Amino acid sequence: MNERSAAGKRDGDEGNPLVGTGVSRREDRALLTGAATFTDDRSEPDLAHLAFVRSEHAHARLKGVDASAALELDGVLAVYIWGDIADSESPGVIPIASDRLDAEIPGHPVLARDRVRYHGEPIAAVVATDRYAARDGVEAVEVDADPLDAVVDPLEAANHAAPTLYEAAPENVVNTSELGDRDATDETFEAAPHVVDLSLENNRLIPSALEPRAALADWNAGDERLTVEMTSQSPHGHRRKLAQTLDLPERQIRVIAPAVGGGFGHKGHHHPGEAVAAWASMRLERPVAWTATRSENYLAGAHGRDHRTDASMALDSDGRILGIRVETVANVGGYGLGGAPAMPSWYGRLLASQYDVPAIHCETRAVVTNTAPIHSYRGAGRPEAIYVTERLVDIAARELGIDPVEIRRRNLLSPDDFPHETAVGAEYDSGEYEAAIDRALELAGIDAEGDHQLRGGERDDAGRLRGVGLANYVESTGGGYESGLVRVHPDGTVTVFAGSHSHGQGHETTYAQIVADELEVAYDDVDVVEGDTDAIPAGTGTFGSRSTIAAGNAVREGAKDVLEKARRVAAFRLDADLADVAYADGSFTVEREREDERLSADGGAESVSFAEVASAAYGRGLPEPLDPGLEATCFYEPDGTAYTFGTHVAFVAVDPATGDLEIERYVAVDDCGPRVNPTIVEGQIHGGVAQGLGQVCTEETVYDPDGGRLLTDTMFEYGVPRASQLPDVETGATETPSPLNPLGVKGIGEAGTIAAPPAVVNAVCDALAPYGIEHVDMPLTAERLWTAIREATDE
Ligand code: MCN
Repeated sequence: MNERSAAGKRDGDEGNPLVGTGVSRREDRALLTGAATFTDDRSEPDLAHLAFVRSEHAHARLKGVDASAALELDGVLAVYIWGDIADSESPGVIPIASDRLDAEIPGHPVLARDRVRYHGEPIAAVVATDRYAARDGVEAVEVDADPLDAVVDPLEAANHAAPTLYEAAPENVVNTSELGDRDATDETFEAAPHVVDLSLENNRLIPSALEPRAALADWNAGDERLTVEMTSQSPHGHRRKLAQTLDLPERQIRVIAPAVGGGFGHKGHHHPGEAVAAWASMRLERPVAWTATRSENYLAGAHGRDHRTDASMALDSDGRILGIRVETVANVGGYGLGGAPAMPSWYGRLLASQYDVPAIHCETRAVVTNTAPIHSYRGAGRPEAIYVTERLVDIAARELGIDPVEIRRRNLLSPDDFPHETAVGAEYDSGEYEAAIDRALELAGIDAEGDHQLRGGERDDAGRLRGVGLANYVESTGGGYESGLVRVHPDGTVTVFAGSHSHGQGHETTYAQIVADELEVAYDDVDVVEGDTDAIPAGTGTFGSRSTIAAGNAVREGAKDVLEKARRVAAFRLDADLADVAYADGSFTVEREREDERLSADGGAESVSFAEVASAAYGRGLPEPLDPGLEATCFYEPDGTAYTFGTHVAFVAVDPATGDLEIERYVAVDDCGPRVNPTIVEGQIHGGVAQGLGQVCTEETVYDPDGGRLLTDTMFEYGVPRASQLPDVETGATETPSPLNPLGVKGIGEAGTIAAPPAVVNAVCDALAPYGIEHVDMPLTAERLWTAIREATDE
């Protein structure tokens, strides 16, 4: 890999592209030295602090709130309940995409109305002169509530006898959707010589970004503008949602996302915290800050996954997949946030994984329960789908006695099959799946031609059972438009503005690489700005591994437009025809014959630098049709979804005496098309795999099945993986361009979370094969594995 320092192009580097090299991340200096400013670091004169009174019950009828004692406390400025919001001009309800649901359920009220539907739901907001007084105020508020029966399990919630959360959804089902052809799939299954079945749970996860959610809202009554600094992945999206929640025009709201300590999806959606901070600031006409504690983030931030699935795969006798049939019940939580309750309706679009599957049918029911709302969490639907298919393929391999690699090879789509539309309507753009498998096997040291009936429970010297598992995946990436504004200043330096938001992905480095290459200027002369709705034209935000595709191409197109204009200005400066002006390494030149009469007329200037052209662009006297200035805004939307893919391999050892699981090695080969910055890509894979391993090994969200209280509400109880539990991730790459965007790129930000769970569960089931154990649900804690082994040996 061609490593370069942040200085970017060096002498002698001219002409060598930055795109494709592992330029060190320029954002890390501030992040690693503590110089970066996070929302909670911000302050304002007269700043008030907000804290929430939260429900102790998972389900209860609210009878009253007594704030009198709290209001007596020093420093407490106000205590607000739903009635205060209802009396104001603000709707106070986080909108829900109800048009995509079968049941007319309301959105999330920012403070509970007459009923609470999950443990930790905000009931009252205390605003005080400092954060300690606000907490004291919370302690002093008395809530009178009648507990109701709670239901936390989505399968139980969908049962007739379960407590009902909303009258509009008597059986708690808010959306039922189907993908694929039910009849054709049923016929396929009836005729198929082999069918394998599997019931599984995709465990509920709680995002554990380093920085909890936070907001500092400042209503300026003078100019009637609201500024909200907040932990946002999507500043423009949040501006829109704040506008809807507060009933303010978007033009009166400015959202700033300063440094953000990780998002993983849960800072992409709107939340009562920032909405109430904004409302309170308008009410009190002073700045109001809110920062969630870790436990609040766990209790009432959005969670991820939580699917229960019955799945079957039909195969012929050679192991060719004929069909996949899936029924999933997906937990929505107590309220729908935005489009989240509709998310399960499209998760099945990736069920084909990398295979040519003629018939697929997926039916999904989205169910409300007395748990925290579910929203997108790194992967958002793709890990759930790929997990189903890659587990089924492995089980089929074992039942048919076919090697797990071989069965996959027999079903792969080949490079000639693209573009390919799957039986559930996903349109794959490009793929060379077998090359990635080969590379992964090579890195893993598994003989590509050999027998991969893997290790099948061979024992090591300590008596541990060893196993190897692999998983293929595809990941849909990109989607929607993004903005890129490239502004060249009169001195020739450049500021790039993008509507995406980096909270760990290294966009500043990445976009600077792209723009410096396009403009052929020094990398250090290019700054990148994200996260300010006043500075950036409009934007979509960062989620769905979309930024490199959407914003990367937007800033590239913006740079191209700028260069085109610069060339026209250069032609004017050089008094040359546009067609004769060449550009290379920061200089516009025109080749002239010695006898060219203009040489003698204008003193013979033959080249002009990019900086001189920039200066001229802001000077006087540009001829028609050239306008002054040198900047361009591009709104770019890719021509379709780009499908990233890859193969991950896990080597594990399980101690049958204790159930203890060790991941001995982990190999990841991913293909996100051309890599703008291979080092960042590698980092994204490391982080994604770590989160995937968290899901598969330790992370377990536990609600008390009776009362519905969240029991894993601290990092101590919720098993975030420790560095010491994680293996080195050995990475490799193939690069298959997407034909759907000019850079040819595909996203990579979520790949690791998709591939790691099936790779490890497949490996563990390989290790436990001697016991006839076909499947164990995640997380594969020592207790679960020990119990599975005990149950298998007792039978
Ligand atoms: N990249 C590249 N070449 C490509 C694709 C990507 O060089 N062909 C590099 C770029 O440097 C880019 C980075 O990978 O900046 C991520 O690009 P991309 O895959 O486009 O993903 P996004 O920037 O849109 O990031 C979103 C994605 C998601 S959806 C989650 S969730 C997630 C993730 O990124 N959350 C993260 N990675 C995270 N990383 C950190 N540290 N923190 C989070 O919260």
